[in-house]
Amino acid sequence: MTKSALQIARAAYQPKLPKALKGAVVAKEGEPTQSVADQEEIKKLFPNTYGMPLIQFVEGEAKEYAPMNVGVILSGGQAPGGHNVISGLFDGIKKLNPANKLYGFILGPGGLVDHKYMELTADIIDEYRNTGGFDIIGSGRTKLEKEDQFEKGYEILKELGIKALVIIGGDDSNTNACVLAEYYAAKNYGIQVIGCPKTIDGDLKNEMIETSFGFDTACKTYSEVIGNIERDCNSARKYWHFIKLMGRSASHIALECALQTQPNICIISEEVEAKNMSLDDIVTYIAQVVADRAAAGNNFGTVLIPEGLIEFIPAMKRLIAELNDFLAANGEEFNSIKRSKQREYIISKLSPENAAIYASLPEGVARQLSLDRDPHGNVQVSLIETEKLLSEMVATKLAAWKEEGKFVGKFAAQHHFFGYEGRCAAPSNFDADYCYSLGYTASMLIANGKTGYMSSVRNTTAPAAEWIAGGVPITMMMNMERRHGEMKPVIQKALVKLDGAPFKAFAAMRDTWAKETAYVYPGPIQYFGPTEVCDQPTKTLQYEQAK
Ligand code: FBP
Repeated sequence: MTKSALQIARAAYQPKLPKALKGAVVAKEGEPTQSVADQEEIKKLFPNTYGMPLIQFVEGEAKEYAPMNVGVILSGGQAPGGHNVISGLFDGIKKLNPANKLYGFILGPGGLVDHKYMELTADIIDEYRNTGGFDIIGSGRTKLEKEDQFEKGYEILKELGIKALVIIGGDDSNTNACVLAEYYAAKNYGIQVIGCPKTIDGDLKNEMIETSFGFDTACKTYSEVIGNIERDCNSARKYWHFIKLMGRSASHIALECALQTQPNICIISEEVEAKNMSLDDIVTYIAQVVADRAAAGNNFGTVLIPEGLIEFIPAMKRLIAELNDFLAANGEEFNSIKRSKQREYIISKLSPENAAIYASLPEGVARQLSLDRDPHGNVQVSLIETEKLLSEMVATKLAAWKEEGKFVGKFAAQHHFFGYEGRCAAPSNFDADYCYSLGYTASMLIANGKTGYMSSVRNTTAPAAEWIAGGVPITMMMNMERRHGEMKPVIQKALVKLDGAPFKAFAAMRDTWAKETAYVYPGPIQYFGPTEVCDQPTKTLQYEQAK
């Protein structure tokens, strides 16, 4: 395989570890924990893995460990740094005992159920250190939730002599990791399950998990390109760029990119919901900024739009909730209906308020809302072209305002969607170090006999040597939510907090950014050079962790 010069140079990079993990460690246990909400229900559902203490690793005496085999799964969307989690895990278990073996299950949780796996040897691991992507073993979105899947998994784990399974995934995959941990514990199968917090979306975080891996690199990659677009836009001065950013529900990516690049407009879905804004309110807000800039002679600008926006417009949210429940119960009937009749069919089945909204949507958006959910029951928001929907509606409003003399400029739009471009970027120094530490920490949780824990690395705005490594019981992050029409225990998704420091910093500046052209051009991720260029964590983390 031909390698780029950067790949070759990066292969030699040794990720930094927290000081406590550099030698032998001991697990320090904290107080018993509670789930974030619905304690009684969660406790009943997880009798073996509920209430466990927080773990912190501190320097300790060297010990001997009997040989063991470990399995690893990459689950869900790609996020930069996955290969470093695996290399940290590999190095960790080899340090415990060089006879230990690591097996990777192929193409996500499906590989466990279908018994597709490979041994990850030192040669293979070395090819993938500090690289982006999940291609070392591939990823998939099979949901591990049924007993027969757990049993099929157990068969192969037993056959390979695997003592512990590490599931690298987002909130849904870690929820499943916890269900699996509970199941194996209840059956006394002697198999531990450990989770690792992955997702570019940044929505798997809480007091103990400061950030999910991949968020740093993905946001820096998008911010580089947004900065380039801003500069192009400020050079030609003739386009409004509507840029949709991945992130599923939460607007963390859009907010972080806004903090890095200072665009003229950034919509935050969580604010739209809190202010009960309609689609028309959003369109009016954008059109007003366009009109004001035009009045000052600036017929150009940039707008950032989070991909989950549609689901946060309260009227749309009610519609989607009814659609989710309806399709969960009547999916088969719906799919048997001719495509050209499906829209009519849905309109005839919805409540009058939702039917009216559904009927008013452009064909493409309506269709997308009724298409297959992902295996976790989510609308596939990345397929909805919100950037085009908004710019078309803004154009229509501006045309009406022109007639009334309220808009005097020109409006020409360009559209972009940044998502897949950032998910497999080579991990930034932050993600390279963070992921390696998460994987290494997972090996220590395994060595200490833990199950149902998520690997946790905190104090991440300090230099890596001062990071705090440990484990958080997954049940601690859970609450009950409605999924596929039923109440289920799930890890609580972290949305943008409107009273949080990152949003407040943005809100204090956005009117200035709307009027003035205050763009910032972050440029590409740097791996070698001054630390303030190469090792900065995200603005989100810096604001959140500022003491
Ligand atoms: P995860 O939550 O699995 O990490 O996925 C992240 C994500 O990139 C979302 O931002 C996006 O909505 C979705 O995956 C796209 O899914 P797919 O890769 O299946 O097209």
